Amino acid sequence: MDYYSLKMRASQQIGEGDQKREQHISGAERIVSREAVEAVCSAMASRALTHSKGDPDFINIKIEKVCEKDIQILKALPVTRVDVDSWQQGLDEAFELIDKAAELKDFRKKLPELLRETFPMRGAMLYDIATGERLEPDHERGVRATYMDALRSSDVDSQKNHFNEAIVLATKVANAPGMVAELCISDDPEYVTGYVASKELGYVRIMKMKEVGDENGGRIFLFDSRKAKAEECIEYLQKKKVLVDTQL
Ligand code: PML
Repeated sequence: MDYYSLKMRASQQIGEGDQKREQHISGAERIVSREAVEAVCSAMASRALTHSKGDPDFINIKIEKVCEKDIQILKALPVTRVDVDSWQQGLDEAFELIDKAAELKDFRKKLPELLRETFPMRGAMLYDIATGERLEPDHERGVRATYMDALRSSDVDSQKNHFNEAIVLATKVANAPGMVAELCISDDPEYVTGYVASKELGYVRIMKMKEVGDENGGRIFLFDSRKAKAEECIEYLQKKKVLVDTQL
């Protein structure tokens, strides 16, 4: 069976004259069967047109055919949940998990600064724990994990479901060559749940990682250049087509 990859991004021009720039409004991606293409395309347009961040003046929906033989099927990471009393405690739990996964002395002291650096980025930071270097080809843009969806996902939901999208992304990221762990905080000001994920830890949902109303969020991919080449990891994150079985 052939599949189709659909990617949507919507933006708005803000500012005047020299200050004019494009502001991201909404984005989504799916990998679906031919029969679902039209319905998913329409749901994506609706998602772009009804976003709380504003009315887009540019919507791009890209549709590409994907051969079944090029798709890797992955089992979703097992999910655990950590309830916390405050966002400070949530961050603390997250840093603790990352610290253990990286196996570096005092690495957690560096994490708040790294996290802050991700706030203005569209994609994730790719941080090499072996050298302490950032490996994204473009530091402003970061690295984006793309071409993934849930297997047998037939819904054409026009609203974002943070958890459903995040478990798919985190599963793909955890399987990238040389990946050690991922730390994620949403940039949605109303969404305070974040996670730490890796093949060993699974997907650890931390229920509060920032204050409601805070629009700062970001992703750090912790990578180990002793285990794989950065190019291999980036190629996998950006090009490999992955379907994640979330029902196992
Ligand atoms: C995002 O907004 O893209 C990040 C979503 C994090 C989801 C965390 C969870 O609910 O498990």
